[in-house]
Amino acid sequence: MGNRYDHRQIEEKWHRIWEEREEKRRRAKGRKYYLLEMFPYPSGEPHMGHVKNYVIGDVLNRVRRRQGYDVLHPMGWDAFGLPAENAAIQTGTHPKIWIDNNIKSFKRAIKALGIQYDWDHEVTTCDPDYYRWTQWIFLKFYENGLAVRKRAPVNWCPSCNTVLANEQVVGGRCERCSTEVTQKELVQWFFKITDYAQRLLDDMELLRGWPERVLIMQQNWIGRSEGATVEFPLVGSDRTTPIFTTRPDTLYGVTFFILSPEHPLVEELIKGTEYEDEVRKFQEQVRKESLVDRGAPEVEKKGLFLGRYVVNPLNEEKVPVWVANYVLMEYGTGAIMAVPAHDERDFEFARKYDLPIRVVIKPRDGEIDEHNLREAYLGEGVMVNSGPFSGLDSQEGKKKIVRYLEKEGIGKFDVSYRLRDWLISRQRYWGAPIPIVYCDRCGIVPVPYDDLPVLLPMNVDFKPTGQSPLTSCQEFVETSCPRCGGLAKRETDTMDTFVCSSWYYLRFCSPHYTEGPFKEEDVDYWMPVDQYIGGVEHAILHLMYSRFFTKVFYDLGMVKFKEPFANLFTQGMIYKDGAKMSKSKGNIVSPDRIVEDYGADTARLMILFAGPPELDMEWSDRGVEGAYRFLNRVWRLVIDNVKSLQLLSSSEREISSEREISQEDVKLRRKTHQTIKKFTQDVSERFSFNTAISALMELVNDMYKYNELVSQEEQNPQVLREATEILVQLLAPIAPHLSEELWEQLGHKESVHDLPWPSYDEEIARSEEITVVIQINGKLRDRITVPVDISEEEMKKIALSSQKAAKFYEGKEIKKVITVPGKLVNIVV
Ligand code: ANZ
Ligand code: ZN
Repeated sequence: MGNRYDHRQIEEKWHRIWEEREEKRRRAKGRKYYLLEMFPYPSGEPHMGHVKNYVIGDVLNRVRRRQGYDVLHPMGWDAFGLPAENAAIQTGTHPKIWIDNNIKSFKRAIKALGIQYDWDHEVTTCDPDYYRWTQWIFLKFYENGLAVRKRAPVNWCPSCNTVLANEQVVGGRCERCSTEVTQKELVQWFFKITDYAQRLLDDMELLRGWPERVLIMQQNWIGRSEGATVEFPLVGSDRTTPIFTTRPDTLYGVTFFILSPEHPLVEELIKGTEYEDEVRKFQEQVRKESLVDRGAPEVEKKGLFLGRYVVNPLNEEKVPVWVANYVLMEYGTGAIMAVPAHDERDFEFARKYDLPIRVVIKPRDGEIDEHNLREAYLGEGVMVNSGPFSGLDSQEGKKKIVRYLEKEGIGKFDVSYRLRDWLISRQRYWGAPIPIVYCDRCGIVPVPYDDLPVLLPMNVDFKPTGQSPLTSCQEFVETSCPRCGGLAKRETDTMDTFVCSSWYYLRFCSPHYTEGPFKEEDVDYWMPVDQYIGGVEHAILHLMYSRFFTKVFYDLGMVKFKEPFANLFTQGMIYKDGAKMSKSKGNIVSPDRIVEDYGADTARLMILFAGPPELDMEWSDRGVEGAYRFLNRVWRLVIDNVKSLQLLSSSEREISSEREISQEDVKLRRKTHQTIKKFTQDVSERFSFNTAISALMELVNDMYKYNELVSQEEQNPQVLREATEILVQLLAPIAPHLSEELWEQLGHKESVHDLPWPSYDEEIARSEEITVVIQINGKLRDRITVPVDISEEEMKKIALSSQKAAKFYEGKEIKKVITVPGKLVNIVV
């Protein structure tokens, strides 16, 4: 125990000193570097996932500063939203108080871990100084036709009593409370992100510094499909109805036609007919199913015949019109041509309702039995039963049919996107009020920019009723119309918190600016973010919305760049006993306890050493022990060397060429410079913290070996000093407290964290090679080239894999392998 370092005393000491020095921290003159971790939702205490995020950020911050970059490394709080409101409902504490308390505990934990932020850039999204500008941005969107009010079916969580975005519905259930989601029609505010669908796709080519998998997720979410819209004439009317299809080559296989239950034409077709009652009942029933479910392949397909027909414009055939749950009003045109032979869902539907199935594509190298079809044939192939198009390859046929449709004026090439407009209204209290007023005379009136912020009143009953709690707050609702001065009512919905987090990275650049959401000059300097770090769970929503905002700002001339985040690093999650760490599972490991028992440096090292940071990791207590042991090993090594090293005056520190340098000295110097090289590359180019740490461990081992092999009198104090100081300097970003203490013990006055990043000498780092001979029973059979410092084990391995030597002992039993380090390997057979 006596050999252990006192982490508590050391960490407290340096927190105190750093706090005092913080004021004076110099800003480097080098290239700007905006380093950003996704700001957290401060719900309760930070968990290990947060810790991992901040520690990675902190290491990079410290390394980049020492490499001479001018770094911006801000932190703030995503503070509006449901958890605060739900906690308030449960405990009776006002969301503001709950949030403030949580921010305090986050800050305390962050400080305890020795994480450095530019606290003078802190922002909190629920502060009027912040949401004033969120509202300002809403007004800009409104002015430019990008914030619109629409009546729309929405996902509704009956337990949270609120609308959910599609993204917040997971497997048909509310992401937050797991209640089954239903559908409801409401007038809501939307941001028209669909106007930017193509640009969100096209600009992905600017995102070379993003993980491939995130780009793919975004691409799938936008879901671009190429195909055609085709007009189908309605029998008994002079109207046509358009459908969207990705397979115009299957037009001859259409055997029925389906409208979405919400399609406006349905009403017209059934009115006053014998089908009316039943169809209305069906519509009612479908309305209760969530949109996400209806789109899912495994959901049961249901439908009804409407008693009417359309004409297939290619072969003039009459086909029956149905409604079905699996056709959504939100995609394409809300109507489809059904081709059961070649579409899974249509196939299932046709089987269920006994509708005809006609094969029009057959595999290129096979047959297909139309009368015994087990499933739809989805692939490409050769067109059959397709009039003049029969015999064409389906790829070719697609183009020919589209050309024909265009020529006849009954269809055209078209593109559809899965991406939906972003529903931003929430019927909740704890969010930024939407700055809109409704006036009986003037209609929808935006609040003038000068009247912002529309303050969120503090005294409301925020129990969920399905209506925004603000509706019951008279002094909020009742206002005068900014246009005519007459009585008017305020919009009582608040904004989705994703709105607040879609522009915070811009606010960070000029957090106290009062003339606009951000100061152009500061944003010009800092943006785009050079390195963004966060969880992969934000791969779709947050990142897509932030990209969308940036493009809108670009179009409005507010920023000069099209993408906000040049490089993205997505960290893996932390699991415990195979499950994601979460409060509800009760498997949370608190960073506090580790910091308390082992120190912040151990917690940091452990997280970084646990494996590649982009991969998910399984929590292990042994990892903590191991990290702690390593730090103690470093402590003892340095402290043991301190006495002899301190005796060196500074003029003696240079390694002189005159003094005799032993083989062991050369080896240690080589290792020292190799470690600088590897550590620097691993950390600053590859984010491979675990392998960087392994390199430090090797250096420590070699230093222990040096102390063992070379007697005290023969040790070269300069070589040893160089190794020791480099070790401490490299360890500094990872274990900042211990390193700072050791640096001081080594006799330095300045902070180790203010030193320039160490450079290495390529010449010294180069591993020297020597030739070793391989003998079989004492006879020379081969020569191999190996690094000088190769271990005996390695030498053996290489010798045994020599093909040339192997020929001489093939089929014989190896009795012994004798190695003479640096000279030879003798294989005795
Ligand atoms: C005929 C057809 C034949 C289709 C065939 C597919 C295969 P993706 O690829 O996802 O874009 N569709 C179109 N609008 C729809 C809606 N509102 N609700 C449900 N389904 C809809 O899907 C496009 C295909 O999905 C379209 O191509 C259409 O079915 C269906 F062998 O048209 B297809
Ligand atoms: Zn008015």
